[in-house]
Amino acid sequence: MKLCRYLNSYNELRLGLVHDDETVADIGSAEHGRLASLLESDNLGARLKELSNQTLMAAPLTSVRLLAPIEKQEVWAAGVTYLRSKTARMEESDFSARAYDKVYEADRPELFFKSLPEKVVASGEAVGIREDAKWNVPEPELALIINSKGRIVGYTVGNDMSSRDIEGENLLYLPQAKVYDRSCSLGPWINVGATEAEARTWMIKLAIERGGQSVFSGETSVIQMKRKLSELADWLYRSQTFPNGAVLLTGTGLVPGDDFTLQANDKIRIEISGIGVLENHVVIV
Ligand code: DO4
Ligand code: MG
Repeated sequence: MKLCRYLNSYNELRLGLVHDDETVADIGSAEHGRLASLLESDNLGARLKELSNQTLMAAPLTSVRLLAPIEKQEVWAAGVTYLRSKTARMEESDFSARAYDKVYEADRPELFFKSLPEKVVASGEAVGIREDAKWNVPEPELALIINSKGRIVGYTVGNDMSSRDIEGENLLYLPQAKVYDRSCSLGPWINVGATEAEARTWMIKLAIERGGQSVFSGETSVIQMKRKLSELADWLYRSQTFPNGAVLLTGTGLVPGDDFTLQANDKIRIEISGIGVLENHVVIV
């Protein structure tokens, strides 16, 4: 099932279930933390079915505005969970290269704070590249929707926008390479009901267009990730409570070649086979 947050034609904040990627069936208001409380349901799939039986209205997806599928959750991110991320980062840095090697092998994963919920951008909105960075890339990532009890209750598509020159200059600059305006995008909706085993079979595709021409395309699969999804969620919740739940980006397995950097107006398309497509254009912030 695909659960979305959207604005209807009266500009009301609603929750909906997306059918065939074409229509959205309204399942009630999204005001007052309703998404978070739904995500706490012991059997979310059954609860959504119940709500869908009471649906009164359905609208074409093209007639509504999808919002990022997040309410009050902090967004965190895991890093160096795929071999490709480790090698690209070792190449871009000099004295800190060994840190990536060590964290790839270690029990404890790299986890970092990525975004406040209100700063997350939705599909269709602009993502940013920093005006003081010269080498910028999107990072297409599977994002876990985790409830307050630490249970993975859904999945969405994420983009962990990153400045490679800033991170490469000094690993201590990581927060500046990763956290700035419009650096995190999530959407288009939440896949509810898939198991971890299913999620691991999904393909992740990245396509970047400039002036109508393809300038990068690549694909990988979640199966290439070194760690279990539940392992990452478990580490995030150690000695830390998330009363509103959390969203956890699980790391990138796709990094364009070293000669590639994003430019303003580039169009980024990230598709995860079990979820859908997250699309953003680039602005300088
Ligand atoms: O180590 C820095 C960040 C890694 C990351 O964001 C990733 O592997 O996706
Ligand atoms: Mg990343």
